[in-house]
Amino acid sequence: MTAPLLDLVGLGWDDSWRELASAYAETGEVGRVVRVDKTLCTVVTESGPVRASYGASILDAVAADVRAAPCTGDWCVVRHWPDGPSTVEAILERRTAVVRAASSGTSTGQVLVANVDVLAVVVALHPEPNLSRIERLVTLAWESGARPVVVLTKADLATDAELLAADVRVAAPGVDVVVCSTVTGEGLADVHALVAGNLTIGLLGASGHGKSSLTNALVGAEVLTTKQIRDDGKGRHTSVRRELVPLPGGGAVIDTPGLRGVGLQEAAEGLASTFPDIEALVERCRFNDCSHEGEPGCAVQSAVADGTLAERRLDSWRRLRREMVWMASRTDARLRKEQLKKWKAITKQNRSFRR
Ligand SMILES: Nc1nc2c(ncn2[C@@H]2O[C@H](COP(=O)(O)OP(=O)(O)O)[C@@H](O)[C@H]2O)c(=O)[nH]1
Ligand SMILES: [Mg+2]
Ligand SMILES: [Zn+2]
Repeated sequence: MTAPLLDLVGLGWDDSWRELASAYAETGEVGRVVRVDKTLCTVVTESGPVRASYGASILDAVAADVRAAPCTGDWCVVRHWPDGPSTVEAILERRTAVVRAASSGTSTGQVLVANVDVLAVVVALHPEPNLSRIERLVTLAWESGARPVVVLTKADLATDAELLAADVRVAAPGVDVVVCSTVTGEGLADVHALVAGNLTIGLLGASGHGKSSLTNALVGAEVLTTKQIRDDGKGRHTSVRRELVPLPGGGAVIDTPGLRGVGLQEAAEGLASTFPDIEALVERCRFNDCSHEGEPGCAVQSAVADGTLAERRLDSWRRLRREMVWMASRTDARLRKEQLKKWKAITKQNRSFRR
């Protein structure tokens, strides 16, 4: 037997994946999706990278639910056909998923990346980070099922990096905050430690905050192009694919451009995890339906009054909650419409039967 060409263990392959895959032993070979171009997936298998299109069962599943489409980070089963082509026949059940909220015309969100173990919210220390933005991204990160962390980049440009990091720690309780710079190399070992044990880290954040630079620093080579910053401090928009990049010492990184636009859908748990302080206060309000706008016995307002809760943080929590409720109502309306369509079809059928 020859040694495998590629080390799937370094990409995160383990006993529980093996167990899940055992059901497909006859179907084909396992591999990890490293990128997707429309409906063509690049899958790294033990015998090398292959390009695979959707197999029949994937096509069927996708027709019923777009979340069944293979995405970067998925572990899958690939079948090699005698006449050349390869197809993805099955996707192993995902451990984590970053889902883009449903857009108009669809009833379910779309999975953007799968099986990320650690989801890093990447934010530059210069210009000064926006804490409400961080709270929003951390909420999304919690919701994915992955372990959220905050990676503060460009420490070399900030004069008070540690002070800023302290503010971020308050905005993201229970979340590790790492300070780094790809220019000085400060903190890069801490970032690298996040993937110890062949874990996959996803990078979440707006463009220009140093995600590609960080990926290159972790890989130790220029695998991704970084962009020049404009004079106003904003990064120029460059569209790059979500691609899984294996790291030399094991583990992988997925640079995820475009994820900042991800909406909050059914993010109640993520919100509770990001704002445990506020959720605890809410429990102590006198009225169950307290709106925290000035009712008597409001624990939230009294925490703002005595300075234990920042007004900004309360605003951020309110805004994210409103957005969530709005997203939920939109989805419900869409489901109702679909239900109605189904019933109309059925009643029409019944009527024609009776004739
Ligand atoms: N001074 C400094 N500049 C950085 C650092 N990391 C990235 N940059 C610069 O910030 C800009 C945007 O970085 P890039 O990695 O392309 O950001 P992305 O859009 O998040 O992928 C580039 O000009 C980088 O050279 C850092 O740690 N320190
Ligand atoms: Mg980039
Ligand atoms: Zn209240």
